[in-house]
Amino acid sequence: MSDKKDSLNTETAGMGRRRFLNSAAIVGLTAGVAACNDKPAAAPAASAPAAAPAAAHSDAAASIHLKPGELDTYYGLWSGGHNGDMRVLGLPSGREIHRIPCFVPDALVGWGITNESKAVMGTKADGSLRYTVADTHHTHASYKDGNYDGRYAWINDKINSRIARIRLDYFICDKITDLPNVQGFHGIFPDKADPVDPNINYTTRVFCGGEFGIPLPNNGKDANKPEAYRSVFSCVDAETMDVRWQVLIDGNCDLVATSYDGKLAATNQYNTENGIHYEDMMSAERDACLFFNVARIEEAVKAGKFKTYGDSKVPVVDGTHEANKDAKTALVAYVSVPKNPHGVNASPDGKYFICAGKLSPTATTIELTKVLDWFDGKMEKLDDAIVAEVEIGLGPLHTAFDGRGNAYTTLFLDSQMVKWNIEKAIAFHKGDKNAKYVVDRLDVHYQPGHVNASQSETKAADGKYLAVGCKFSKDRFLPVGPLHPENEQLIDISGEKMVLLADHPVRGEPHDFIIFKRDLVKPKQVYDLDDSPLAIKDAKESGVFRNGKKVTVKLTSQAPAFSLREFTVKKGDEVTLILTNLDKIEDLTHGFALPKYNVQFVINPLETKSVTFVADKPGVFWAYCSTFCHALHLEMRTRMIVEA
Ligand code: CUK
Ligand code: CUA
Ligand code: CA
Repeated sequence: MSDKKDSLNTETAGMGRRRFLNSAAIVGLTAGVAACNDKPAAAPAASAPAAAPAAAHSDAAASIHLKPGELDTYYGLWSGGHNGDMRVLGLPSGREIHRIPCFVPDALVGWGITNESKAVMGTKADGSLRYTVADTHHTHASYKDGNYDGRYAWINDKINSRIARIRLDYFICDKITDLPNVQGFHGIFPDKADPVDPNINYTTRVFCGGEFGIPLPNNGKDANKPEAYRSVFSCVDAETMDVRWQVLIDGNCDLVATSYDGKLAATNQYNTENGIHYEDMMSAERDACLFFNVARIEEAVKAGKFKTYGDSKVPVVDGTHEANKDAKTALVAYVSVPKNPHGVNASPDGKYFICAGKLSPTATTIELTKVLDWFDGKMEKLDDAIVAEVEIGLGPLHTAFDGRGNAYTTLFLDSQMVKWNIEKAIAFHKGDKNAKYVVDRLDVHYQPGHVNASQSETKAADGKYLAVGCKFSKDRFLPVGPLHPENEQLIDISGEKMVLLADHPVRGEPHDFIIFKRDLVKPKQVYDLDDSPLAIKDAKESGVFRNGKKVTVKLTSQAPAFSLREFTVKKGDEVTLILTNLDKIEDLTHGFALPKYNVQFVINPLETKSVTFVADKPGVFWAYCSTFCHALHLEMRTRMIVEA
């Protein structure tokens, strides 16, 4: 197989190393894994394609080099990995335009410094942040009519099981919710419609997969009882961000997908075994993709058929095998898929979910109407919902779509993208051994994980660009010491063959992202004074207001001056400083930096922010504008005098 594949490569550089790494990785991964020893030799290869024509390559490449002043045609929302933020890219150029801090402090905007951001992030009793680390993986945006509607995006924090919401009018994080009963919160997916009310054709729920089993409640009592370790699937209200309900399952959750009709949500599961160690987690030949019947779960919650655990008040319904044997009342369906699957992705035609095999060289295609038939008692064997389970290559992880019936799956071990046709795979699975479902293969550099195409997970999938998150960059960039960047590659998928367009280095470790047309969001560029109840609407309201040891300093900014030339407080005062930027011109941002007090934040046009600190150091402190705003920017200062 590998020889056959090599003959398909359009690039040969680095092949020796790739082959070496693959065989080493396969040996590691397949020790005792029968499924992986089955070489995917039966997979029909594409009829030997010639190398991509040089002309096509250069045309496509030209389209990603925007001239100065030209704007991109797509936005990309990218997980910021361990930086705990969301990256905003312009595509196809790949330029990073913005970073939206969520879970981790950010020194530019003062995230984790201002009172407003601390209220979103959550603080301990002493006012310090609860957490300053994060690990974001999955990001998705709200839907209407099967396409993004530009209201919200969400992003997970795997370490501390938090979900953050981003407002796409201001591109800021406005809410963070902790998921109770969960460790290792991984996949996210918003619903796309309500399962019952046909008028609700937009996102009102966000589903969250809990990856690690923990004893429930996790109070230190059952640490050595493997059978007590459980995972739950959570539903978060898209507006209030409250956790609406959870489902207790056998095995674990990993990634999440939702159907276009709102009836089904799914999670792939690699630990059906409920194992504690990795050998246990790969002991079974097959795991599962779980389908949640959203309407039935909500009926069960309404009917009071739930439990709660520990301090959490969130209703938890029973989604275990034992309680869900009867299809007509089942809340959850367990569809069997090969060993330790990874991503689950919904095809843009609304028909299928595709579960990638990871330790199996296959992708499993599950037809949604058949899953619903099983719930309705119209189809007896649930596994008949599997309409294709075809071999595509080694280490399949995530799948994207072009809206023309093709799927693009990352092959981690093969360091390749494989383009395959879903209907042909179904035909092959049915017995048509001449159905050539593999359309193309392209080497990527190296070990790809996530993949997404422009508009991929919407009804408006347009099949133009594909971005691939490669976990290893090795030799693709100038060396910078032992910690390598990752390599995000952009691929043109508008033609039959994939064409590699660009490499982009990225700081670890982004995982997931979405790409959508730029006109789907309409960001505001100036705040409204009424956005903050603290806004100081007139510079004349500025001043120092004392209430015992609590002092409020009200300040406004208008280039090139703050409204107070100086303000005086006493040592030991608890100072709350409120600053409104009264400049209303787009892009006229000021900053407020206060030496020795660990205060720095920016204020955008008509924005208000506040900070609270104890004036514990007497002296003179020059607070200065930290964002270049005016010819007299350096002169834009105020003096804080702290009397001994
Ligand atoms: S997981 Cu990272 S490559 Cu968190 Cu979506 Cu698959
Ligand atoms: Cu205001 Cu610089
Ligand atoms: Ca397993």
